[in-house]
This record gives sequence, C-alpha cells and structure tokens, in this order.
Amino acid sequence: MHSRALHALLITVTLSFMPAAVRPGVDSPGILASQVSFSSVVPIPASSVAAPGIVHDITTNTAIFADTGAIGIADYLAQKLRTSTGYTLPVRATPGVGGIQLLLTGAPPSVGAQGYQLDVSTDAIVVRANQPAGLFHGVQTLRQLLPVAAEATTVQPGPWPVPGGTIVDQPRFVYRGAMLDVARHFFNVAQVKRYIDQLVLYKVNHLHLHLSDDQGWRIVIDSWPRLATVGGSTAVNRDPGGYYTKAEFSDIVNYAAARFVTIVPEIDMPGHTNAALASYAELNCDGNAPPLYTGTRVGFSSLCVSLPLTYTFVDDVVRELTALTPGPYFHIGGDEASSTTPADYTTFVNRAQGIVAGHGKTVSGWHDVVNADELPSTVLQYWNTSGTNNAVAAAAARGTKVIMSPASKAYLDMKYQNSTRLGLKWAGLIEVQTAYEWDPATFLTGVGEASVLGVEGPLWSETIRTSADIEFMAFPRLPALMELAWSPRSTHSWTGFQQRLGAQGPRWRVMGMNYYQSRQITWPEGS
Ligand code: NGO
Repeated sequence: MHSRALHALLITVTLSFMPAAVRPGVDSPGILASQVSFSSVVPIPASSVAAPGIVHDITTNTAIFADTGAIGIADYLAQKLRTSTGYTLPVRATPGVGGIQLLLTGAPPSVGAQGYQLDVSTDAIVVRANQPAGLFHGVQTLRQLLPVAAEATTVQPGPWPVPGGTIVDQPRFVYRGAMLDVARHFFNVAQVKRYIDQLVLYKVNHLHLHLSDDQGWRIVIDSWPRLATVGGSTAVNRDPGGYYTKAEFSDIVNYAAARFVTIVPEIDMPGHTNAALASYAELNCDGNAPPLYTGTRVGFSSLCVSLPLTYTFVDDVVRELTALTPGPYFHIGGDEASSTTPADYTTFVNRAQGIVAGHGKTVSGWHDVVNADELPSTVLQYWNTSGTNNAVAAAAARGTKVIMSPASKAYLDMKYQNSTRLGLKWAGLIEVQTAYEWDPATFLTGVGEASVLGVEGPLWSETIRTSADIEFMAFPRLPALMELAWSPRSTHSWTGFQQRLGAQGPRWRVMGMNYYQSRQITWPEGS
C-alpha cells in the first residue's frame, strides 16, 4: 500500500504525550499527534461520509482561494496555519485549482445561513456556504480535522493530512452562546479575546458580557463617569477592579465580529445594581450612596423605581452602550430583584424594555422578566433548575423565544465534583455527562423546539479570577453544551461524545489551554 494511503487509514497517529505542559517546538517531534478523523469533530456534524483511503495533504505549495466576501476568513485560516506549518499559504481570489477553497456558491440551500459543506478529496479541500458565517464554521471543522500540531504557536514538522470525505452540516439552533461575568471579577481585553478564540472552535456565535453587578461596573459611560471610576474600582473579595474604555469595548466587539460572534451586552437591572448606586448618591431613593460591595450575597440592591432620574440614567446607559454594539440584543438582566416590590419590578422592567426598544434593540433578560409584561420580541433566558415554569411556558405559547441556560445543566460556574477547587454548588454538581445529557427542547415543559432560540453557558465569576480558571470551568462542559445547541438530536450519544471529546484534549494542550480532565472521558494517553 502507498504510504500516504496507509497514513490515511491510520490517520489515527497516536504518539506519546508528555504529562507536563506541551512545549511546541521544544518537545516535538513526537508529542504533537492525535486521533483525528471525522468522528472526532465536536459538535458532531449533521451528516458526514468519510472516504477511506483518501487524504489531502496541506503542503508548502498549498494556496487558499477565497471568493469575495470570504477573504477575511481565508486570512484567518492562513494566519493560524502559517504559524504551525511554516508554509506561506498565500490567499488568492477565486477561481483557482486545488488547495483550500472557500466558496460562497454551491452549498445546498438546506445548510441555511450558518451551515456549510466540506469536501476533502485528493485534489482539494473545498468549503462551501451560503453566507460567510457558514464558511467560518466550516473552517472550524477543518481545524479539527488537522493534526493537533496545527494549533501550535511555533513551526512543526508536519505532515498535514486532512482525512477525505464530505460533511454537510448546519446548526439545530441559531443562538449558541457563552456568558462571561466580568463584574464579579474583571477580565481584560486580552482575556476576553482569548476566550473568544477558544469558543469559536465549538461554533459559539454569541458572547454575552455581564457588564454590571453589585460588585463592579465595567464599561465607561461618558454621561455618568463615576460608574466606571468608582463602581468599577472593586471586585469580589477585594480583588482588583477594572473597566473597559469605549475603545477597548469596541475592540472586543470588532474582534468578536471578525469571528462571527455577536456581543450581547448586559446591564443588570433593577437589582444587582450596588456598584451604580454606590457611584451616584442621587440614584438612591434616600439620596445616600451605599458603600461599595465586595461580598457575594445577591438580592439586596435596587434602582429607585419612583425616581425620574432612574430613567434618565437607564436611557443614557442604553444609548451609549447600544452605540457600541452592532448586535441585535441588549440584555437588561432582571434577575433576583428581591429588594424591588413586584409592582415596582413590573413598572421598571416595562419602562426599561421601552427604552431598549426605543434605541432599536431587541430586549433579552433573565426569565424573571416574564413577571413584568414582556414585549413580544423580548427573549427570555431561562436559568432556574426546575423543569416547570408556567409563566415561561405561557410566554412561549404566545410566541416568546427562550434561551436555555438551566443552572443545573448549563451553569459553567457549578463545581464538577465536591472537591472541585473553583465554583459554586447551589444548582448541584455538574460533571460532563450532566452537562451533556439533557435536551434543550424538552427540559422545560411547554417550551419546545420551536420556542428555543438556543443554548447559552453562563460563567459567573464569584470564584473565577484568571484565564486558567475560565478554561478549567468551560472546558469540557462548554463543548458539551454546544453539541446540544448545534448537532441534530438524532446524533446525540453519550458514548460517542466521550470519544469525540477525548480527542479534543490534545488540541487544548497544544493551544496552551487549561481544562478539567474528567474521569468520565477517555483522554488519549498523557493528554
Ligand atoms: C444566579 C444569579 C447570579 C449568580 C449566579 C451564580 C442568576 C441569573 N443570577 O444566576 O447573580 O452569580 O446565580 O451561579
């Protein structure tokens, strides 16, 4: 047998892994290989047919041909692969012959706006999509079909085989999200970008930033400057505070947009507002500013619902923040307003929704906002642990869309086990299987497939302080959630997922990521 064909059959090249951190370029050759095949892609594609014996090698002669509208994606892919392969991988306008082709023609209509078709033959690697977002998702699949060494930050020896076959793939749900709480602990621009880079590998397309809470206000609002300078000065446990300037926030928005991720800004109201109330005495009903807060209690603060200035404040904040965020959503929080009377809560949420709509955005909110009069367009984010919520079910029956983040399944801040150093456990322990074994379309009675906009994994940061902490809690549970959000239910299989997920471990190591080495998963030796 020809040695390349043998390679294709044995594309499972398992070399040894060092137990310590991988040092690409130092430890290699010998450590940067993995089991890569169509069956190691996460989320599992909607359909795939492998072509045994076929392989396409990326070589020093490979060029990337891209249609107009796909050049940016080609540059993104080229940059990644140049770093590890050392090849020039020129990006050229189509038409071209061979190489990697990123085309905005010829994809089946059935893959919609976010799906793609990937064909790998001896001659070429061709990704086709109807929209650039689909091409980008196809490129993420292609990354997972390359040896893990392709993710290295230094030049590796190769070879760079991609297994042959065809994938036709599109998402089950249009909204696939992650939430990062930058209020309890602040994460700077570089840390957020790092997380975005990790998220897109699993086809996340929304990053919800929880920008304000009792313990910190994280975005400059020019008309209320003390929000950032005073309210942003603290964090949980008296750890360092921080905030984004408008330029920094725009930098995050643009970085995300270039990766087909929409930023969803959240200003949590009317509760969870101590940082704002501490910054401006005049926002308080009694005219006195409370002290800044660095504990972790919830439910003690409220904006002053009867005060006209409250709505000037909300309007200013929403106006300035929507000017920075091109995406359709503005998240108004609305959770745990236990210091606000039910009547005041309704008054406030109704007015806040009007303000957000007046600035041209769709309201999203924690599902508690169903207790006010939610607008038909308002999206509810369900976060409780119960499988029954009559008010949310009634809203769904009226056509309201729901993002599923049930805390007992999707909260990335819950501990994996009792002994997990980080995290909380009020919603239970969430091992990988627990994060995987539920169905977003049946979890909540009365909220079926058609009512579910998507799935989001919230990472609250009471106990999370570093990128290593973020990664430990999100990986591998976030990929589990994204398989629920992307892959058709018919593909759901815990045993299959255990294998697929295991194959990601070596990739994370090469990417320099931290992750939780769950015993429920078969990790390749040493990963
Ligand atoms: C709750 C609470 C947050 C906490 C989180 C911790 C929601 C929507 N409100 O979720 O303030 O940080 O739990 O798990």
